[in-house]
This record gives sequence, structure tokens and C-alpha cells, in this order.
Amino acid sequence: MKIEAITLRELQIPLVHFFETSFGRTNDRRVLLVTLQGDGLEGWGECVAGEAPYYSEEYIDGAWDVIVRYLGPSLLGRTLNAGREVPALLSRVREHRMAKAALENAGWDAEAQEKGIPLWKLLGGSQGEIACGVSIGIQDSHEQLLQKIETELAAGYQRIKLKVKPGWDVDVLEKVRARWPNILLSCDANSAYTLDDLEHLKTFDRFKLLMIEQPLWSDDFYFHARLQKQLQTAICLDEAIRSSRDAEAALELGTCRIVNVKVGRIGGFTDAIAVHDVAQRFGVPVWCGGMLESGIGRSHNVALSTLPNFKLPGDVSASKRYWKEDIIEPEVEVSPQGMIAITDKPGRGYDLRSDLIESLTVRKETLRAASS
Ligand code: OSB
Ligand code: MG
Repeated sequence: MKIEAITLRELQIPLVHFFETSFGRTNDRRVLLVTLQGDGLEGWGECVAGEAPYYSEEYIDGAWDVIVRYLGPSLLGRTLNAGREVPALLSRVREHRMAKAALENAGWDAEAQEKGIPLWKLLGGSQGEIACGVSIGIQDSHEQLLQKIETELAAGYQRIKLKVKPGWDVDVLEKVRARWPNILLSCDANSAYTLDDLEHLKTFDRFKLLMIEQPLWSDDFYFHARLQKQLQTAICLDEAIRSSRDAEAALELGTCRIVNVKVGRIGGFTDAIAVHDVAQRFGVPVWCGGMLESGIGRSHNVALSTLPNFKLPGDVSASKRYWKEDIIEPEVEVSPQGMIAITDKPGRGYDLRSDLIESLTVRKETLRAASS
């Protein structure tokens, strides 16, 4: 496709239930969607940057700005044969991976439509259904948390991940394990601990967790490697792995035994696939993380999760856990067995609800190639 225009949209959508991590609580999402337009095609991508730079340094207003000023103009007027061609066109800009991923993934989304094949096949996927877990945020009370876990288990989810931080960790895990001794259970600290907490973190071993996600600093390999040697529980890195080079370094250093793949954090499908491949080479399983995505990002996560080394249940769960109404049709649904079925429809496999998108849009800007 020749990229004639790029449209940015900000949607504001309240979450059905607030989501709280060690770095803060989100009640309403500001969702940044980008569209690549040309040759009668429209590829869609979602920028998963948060409202504030707390999970990573990226945030929605910064992403909007860098797309309008730098990333968008380097794509406008270009002819794109494949999503894979996008990273090279954006490489002059350092970092800003979530902003780049939105554009690159829109390129893949368009390519799948143009070729008339499902996005998941284009990405190299092979699984006809994907296993789902849920990430459950910090709640106002232990009671509320136990109630939520009960609901998600009843819905069929195969793995429960709990957000933890100092003061919301062992007491919580103790109660959950007492009630459900055998479920697949993991926790995610989002960098809430330091090596001063070593003895405390060792006590997590008694809960037989599937993993502990990103316990230490968001940019660290060295101290995670030291920590992993002292824990029985597998460490999984999220924040710290930003590229396939990172994945190779992290695994060679023994920082973790599991890798969370988030296509936004890594900067697009091309390198996310490469992270998947590196982990596979090391015999390390991966799973697909989530960033409270709307239907666009969610459908892209579903497609990515079909690659063969996505061997553990991901954080990609049903639309209705997040939104009163999702912007895609059908919504992402999870079976009572905790699986999402993959369709053979061409493209992302989920249609857009254009009217709903329009009514949720609070800001819109279109960039056009000089010649058109
Ligand atoms: O660390 O995985 C994380 C949400 C926002 C920022 C970081 C994380 C998360 C989640 C939610 O855990 C996963 C989801 O349900 O989308
Ligand atoms: Mg995480």
C-alpha cells in the first residue's frame, strides 16, 4: 500500500473496574489508535502507552507528539509491501517503542487484509486456540480480591496472576493458597522490590508460584540474575525486555526462566516475533502480556499468542472484563475452558464498530502525504 494518510485518535473509555498495580490505579483509559490509509486499505494499530509514564517512560501524550512530529512523517508517501518494512523506516528515532509498535502493527494489519489471510498466519502462528489467564490488580480489601479470583476461576481462566507490592503480598498469597492450593498462580511486582527484600522474596517460594514477574528494577538484568539464583520460583521479566537483543542477553545471563512478550513494549510485531524465537532457542516458554487494550490491541495480542512458543496462559482475556462495550465485533470471548478460539477470517479477525469508535473519540488528527 502507498501510505497516503495517517490518522490518530484518542478514545476515552472507563474501565469496568479500576486496575491497580504497584505504581498506581487506573480508572479510565485513554486509548491511542492509529490508522494507516492508502490504496483503499486501512490498517489499524493501538499504542499501549499508559496515561502517565509509570510503567515505562512512554505515555499517551508523548506518543501522540512523537508520531505527529517524527514517526508519521517518515512513513507518509512511502509504499509498504509488508509490516516488516516499518521498523527500518522508523529506526532514526530512538526508543518510543510503543509509538512505533502502533504504526508497525497497523502495517501488518493492512498487509493481512491486502493478502486476504488471517493476521495470525501472517505472523507465523500455528495454534488454533489460545490459553487465557487473568491479571488481577490490587484491591481495596482481601475479601474483594478473593471474590474476584472466585469469579475468574468460575469463568474458566487457567491462571491467576496477582499484582503485589510491599504490604500487599505474603498475606494475600497466604489466603489465596489456603483457599485454592492447586491453581496455577503467579504474581507481578512491577519493580516494587529491591535486593534489600531478598529474604522477604525468598519466602514467596512456599506458595509454589508459576512465576514472579519483574520483582526488581525495570531496567535491570544483573540483579535479577543474582536473585534468580537464590529463588526456587521462576522469575519472569516484563519491563526489562525491550528487544530480541535484550531477550538474548537476559537469557544468557540467567535473569529469568520465563519471558512476558508485549508487542508494544518491544516496539512491534517484527521484534516481538524475534523475542519469541530467541526464547524458543533457549528452551524458555513465553506468554503474551496485556496493557488493558481495547479491541484493536487485544485482537493483535490474540493473533501473536498463536505462535508455537506461547506455551503458558497469557494475560489476554475477554473484552467484557475491561469494557462495557468493546470497539470490535465480535468482542474477544473466552470459553468456559479458558480458551480463545482463533478464526480463519482474513485480517485481524474482528471487525470495527466505527460508530462506537467515533462516539468515544475525544481527539483526532490526520497527517497527509505532501503529494496527495
Ligand atoms: O505489568 O503486566 C503488567 C497492565 C498495565 C501495565 C502493566 C501490566 C498490566 C497488567 C494488565 O498486568 C494485563 C491486562 O489484563 O491487560
Ligand atoms: Mg507485568
